[in-house]
Amino acid sequence: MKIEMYQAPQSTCSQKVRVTLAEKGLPEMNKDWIEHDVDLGKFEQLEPAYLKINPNGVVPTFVHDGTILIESSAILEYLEEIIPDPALTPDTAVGRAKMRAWMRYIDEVPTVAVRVPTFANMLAPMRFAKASNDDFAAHADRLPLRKQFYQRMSQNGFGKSELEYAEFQIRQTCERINAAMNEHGGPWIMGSQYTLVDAQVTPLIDRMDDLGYGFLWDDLPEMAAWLDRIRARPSFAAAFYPGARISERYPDFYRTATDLKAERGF
Ligand SMILES: N[C@@H](CCC(=O)N[C@@H](CS)C(=O)NCC(=O)O)C(=O)O
Repeated sequence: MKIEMYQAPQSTCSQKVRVTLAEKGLPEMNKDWIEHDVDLGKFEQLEPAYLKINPNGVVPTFVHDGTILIESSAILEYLEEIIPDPALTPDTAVGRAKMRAWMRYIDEVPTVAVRVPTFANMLAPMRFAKASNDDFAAHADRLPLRKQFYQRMSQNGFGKSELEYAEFQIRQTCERINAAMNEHGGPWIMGSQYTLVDAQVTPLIDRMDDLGYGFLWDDLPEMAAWLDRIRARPSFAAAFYPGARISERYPDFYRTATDLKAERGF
């Protein structure tokens, strides 16, 4: 089996595939799969050669024995099918339906929300602070998927209301994880079994923490304990290797929790 992944160390969508590969026993350090880094800062994801394998102009792109697959959540489910052991899905139809409901929620709510502070606090000022309005608009035009996303922000990122809404969505996700733990006793989101949904949401929470937003779950002890357990798994160390955090790549743009709270009047 030959697995290759076009990815970026600090991309949350790549991280969730790396977590799942490691959970499936394919740590990259053993070279059971090959990682091709795509430099998002240099916009390599928009090069014609890359667009041929991923017309959406995003990472990750997964290549299994020559077959190209895109969309990170679909890739997680694919990995579950081709490497069924250890199982990362419940063994009942009801359990699987409930896990998929979680997965749709994670894709629809926190995945979208995390992009807002990521761009507002790091990527927009880093990539575009010196860009003219015309250059910024021209870049948005190049994006197969995210033109409107760029049009909602300026070269300096998003406004206060977009950030507040994103924080609300992340907070809701954390509250739901906390409530799930209280309901069934954990230790994982679906109960006793670690599933794809744990792998899927891990990079989003880790990103928020990395951006300084850990205060969003300060008063949610079960959620915080889940995160500690997640970070103790070998798959976490395999996926979040040195250099995988956005704060490591762009340390000059790091804001502390105190800065973030002060900026938006918490
Ligand atoms: N729905 C896609 C989204 C992929 C995506 O948005 N990837 C981000 C990194 S996490 C990306 O490539 N962004 C390009 C950029 O930063 O401009 C998936 O889950 O695979």
